[in-house]
Amino acid sequence: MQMTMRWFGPGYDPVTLEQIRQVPGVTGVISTLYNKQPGEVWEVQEIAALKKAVEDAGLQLAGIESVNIHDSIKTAAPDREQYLDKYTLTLERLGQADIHLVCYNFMPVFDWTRTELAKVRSDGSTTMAYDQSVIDTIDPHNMQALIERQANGFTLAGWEPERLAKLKDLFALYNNIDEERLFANLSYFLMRIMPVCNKYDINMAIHPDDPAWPVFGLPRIVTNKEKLLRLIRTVDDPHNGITLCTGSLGTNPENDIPDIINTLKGRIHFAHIRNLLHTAPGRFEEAAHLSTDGSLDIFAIVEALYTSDFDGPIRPDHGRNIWGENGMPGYGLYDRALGAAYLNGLWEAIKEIYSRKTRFTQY
Ligand code: DNO
Repeated sequence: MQMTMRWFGPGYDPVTLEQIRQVPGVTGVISTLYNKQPGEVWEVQEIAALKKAVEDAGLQLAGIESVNIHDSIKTAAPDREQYLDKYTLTLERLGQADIHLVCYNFMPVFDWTRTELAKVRSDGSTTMAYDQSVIDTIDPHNMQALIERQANGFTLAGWEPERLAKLKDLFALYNNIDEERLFANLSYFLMRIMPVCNKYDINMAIHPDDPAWPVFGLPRIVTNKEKLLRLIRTVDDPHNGITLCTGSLGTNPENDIPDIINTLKGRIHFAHIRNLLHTAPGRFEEAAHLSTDGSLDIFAIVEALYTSDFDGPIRPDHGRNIWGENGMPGYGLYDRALGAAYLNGLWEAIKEIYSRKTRFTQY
C-alpha cells in the first residue's frame, strides 16, 4: 500500500505539494493534466513537467486520475477509432514516462453527481451531499449551473464547462445507448488499449459510477460486484482492473465493500477511501473518514485490502471543509490529511494484529 493524496496541479489546486509532503506517511500524489479535454493527446513535455514538479517536491507521481474518455468512444460514434488512437498515444507517453496507473470512468455525460456541495453539518463543517428526490425534480440542463453556483469558484473534475456547454448534443449522443451497448463499448475500449498497457505495464483502474445507480435516465454499468466481475472477466487481462472507491460503491447500502474487495483480489489497482452517512433511501452526505462518523465500516474495508494483499496506491477521498478552510469541495487539505493519518493508523494496527496472529500460531 502506498498512501497518496490527489493533487490537481499548479494553477488549479490551492493545496501545495509542500503541504502534502508534510502529511505523515504520504509519499505520492495522484494527479492529472487538468487542462486537457477528453480526446486531447497529452504532450510528452507536459507529462515530464508534471512529473518533475512532483518529484522536485520529494513525492512520487503514483498515478493519473484521470485520462478522461471522449464521448465518441463511450457511444461508439463513427469517429471513435481516431479517439482510441489518441488515447493509446497518451497511454504510451505515460508509460514511457514510467507512470503505471491510470484511473478513468465510463459514466455517460456526467461524472460524479451531488446536489449539495457545502451542506453544513452539526459540527459546523461543510460537506457534499446527494438527494435523489432533488435530482428527480431537476432538469439535467440545470445541473451544471447548480454545481457551478456552489463550487467556490473552482472548476470541479468532471464538470468542465467546455464539455457541458454542449449538453443537449451530449444527451442526444446517448439516445440509443442502453447498458448493454455501453458495456460493449467499454469492453471494446479495453481490448483496444490492452496491448499498450501490457507493453508499458499500465494498470487501468475504472472508477465506479457515483452514485451507483442511473442518474437522469442515463445508463450506469459500474455499480456493484456482479458488474465489476463481469467487466474484469470480459477483458481478462491483469491490467484491466478497478479503482475501489468506497464512497461510490457505498452509496448503495446493499454493496458489501469488504466482500467486493475479497472477490476482486488482484484486480484492484487503486483505492479511494471515504465514508458517507446514509440519511434516507437515495439520500446521503459525505462524512469524516472515521467509521463512527458515517455508515461504512472503514476498519473492515482496510482490513480486507490488507488481507487481500492490496499493494497499490490508496488516497483519502473527499474530505469536508473544516477549520475555516475554503477549499475545493471535497478536496480541501485538512480533512483529507486527517483521513490519511487515520487510514495509516488503521493500516499499521491491522498489519500488527495480523503479524501477531502469525506469531501466535507458530506456538
Ligand atoms: C470525484 C472523483 C471523480 C473521479 C473520476 C475518475 O471526486 O472521484 O471525478 O476522479 O470519476 O475518472
